[in-house]
Amino acid sequence: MPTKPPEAQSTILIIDDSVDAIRLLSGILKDMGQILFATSGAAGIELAQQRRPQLILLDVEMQAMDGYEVCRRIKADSDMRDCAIMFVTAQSTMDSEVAALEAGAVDFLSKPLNAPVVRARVRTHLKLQRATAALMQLANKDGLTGLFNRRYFDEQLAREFLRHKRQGLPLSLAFIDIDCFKAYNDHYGHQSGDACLKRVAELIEGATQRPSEVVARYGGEEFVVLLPYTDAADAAKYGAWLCEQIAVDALAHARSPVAAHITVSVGLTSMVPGEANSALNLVADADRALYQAKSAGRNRAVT
Ligand code: GH3
Ligand code: MG
Ligand code: MG
Ligand code: MG
Ligand code: MG
Repeated sequence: MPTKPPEAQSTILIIDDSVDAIRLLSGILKDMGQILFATSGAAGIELAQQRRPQLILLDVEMQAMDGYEVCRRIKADSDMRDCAIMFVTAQSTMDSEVAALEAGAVDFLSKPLNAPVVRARVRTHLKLQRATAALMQLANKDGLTGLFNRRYFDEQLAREFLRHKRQGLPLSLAFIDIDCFKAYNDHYGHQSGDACLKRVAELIEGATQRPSEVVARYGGEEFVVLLPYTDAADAAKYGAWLCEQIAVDALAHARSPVAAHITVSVGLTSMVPGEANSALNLVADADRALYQAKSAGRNRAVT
């Protein structure tokens, strides 16, 4: 069976108020990815939000909201701004080209469309998008566990913190630390220690269900979970459940004074809407709660 070219995994959104134009463009691009379309700027923005296409082909002249405005709104949204936008228009003047690039587009196609040119330029932008995504993956992930790394977590924390403050919604944070891990390394060796870290990372990820939750390796044998839309009561339940999930996995730890298997301690903190707070305080609070969980005997969650 022939393998699909890599661009077939891309998603391309066409936003145009002319159905004929959409039909023409989808015909040109049909084997280059999954093609989505919208016939108005508002519908296009909504679809971009839901489906996060790698590339948007955007008509300039549309009723209600023109392409420049659509482009500006997408580029102003941190969830969507990574997507590449190419304008497609009949007004091929220098001014309109400058306006498109200033609105945040990466390229500009003039009508009448020349199919091989459209395909070549789309291919180039999809390739760039893939290369960028691969680099972002390297920059954001922890090499050992595959979880997000501290750098990415800090970024997400700052972002969620502002969002939740703005929306007046709860936000919780869980700090997770493997109990007596130094003794584990000493007894089983560093390689087994690494395997244990991977397993615990898997269990934490498995215990975390919402797509909005961010699980990261904070450093060493410490993990952190950002829990948007979660208040203190739910965070406490999550923490207790997490401890249980790791305990029932029963990964042997012969030298642990806590149990004969791997356990974790969890420190939790929740941001109450309206309360004066900062993202840094949130981390410090969770760390304090973690310290209390350790002092109280480990293998437990403390809020
Ligand atoms: P506590 O219950 O108080 O958390 O005790 P602990 O032994 O887990 O804590 P401590 O901070 O004394 O030791 C953490 C250990 O984690 C020491 C370090 O060698 C180990 N560690 C950190 N990163 C890695 C890693 O990437 N791989 C392995 N195998 N071990 C690691
Ligand atoms: Mg139009
Ligand atoms: Mg530690
Ligand atoms: Mg320590
Ligand atoms: Mg530890």
